Amino acid sequence: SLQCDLTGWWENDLGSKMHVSKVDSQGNFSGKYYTAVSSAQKPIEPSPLIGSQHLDEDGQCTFGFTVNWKFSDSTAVFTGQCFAGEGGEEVLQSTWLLREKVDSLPSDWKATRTGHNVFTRLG
Ligand code: B9F
Repeated sequence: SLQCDLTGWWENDLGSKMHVSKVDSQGNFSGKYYTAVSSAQKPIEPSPLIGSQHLDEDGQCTFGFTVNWKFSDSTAVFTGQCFAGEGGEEVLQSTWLLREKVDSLPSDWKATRTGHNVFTRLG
């Protein structure tokens, strides 16, 4: 049976990397996210991620994780699904929401960005 274990190193279309530590028997995992891009004033720092994945045996598991950016007051969540690419390589299709801290309720409307990232396995 095919697998979908997110454990290991991944890189996305922006050049960001993430390392997922061992996925436990319930599908829970933690890791670190190394974003290649930022528009914060402060330098980028590796940031912790925590998430969970389904453990289906068809290689097409869905997953989600949260990144708590250590160099800004913002938070990102990613959700996605694993697929096999043309050459059988693992491809993670994901959609993210990035919440920026705003200083007041009237600014809430502009606090969330969204986008899409594709991850492939490194190494
Ligand atoms: O640059 C972001 C940030 C948040 C508040 C000030 C700076 C933090 C890094 C986010 C990285 C995103 C991308 N990297 C990646 O791999 S997460 C989704 C993308 N995928 C200025 C205000 C709000 C955003 C920028 Fe900021």
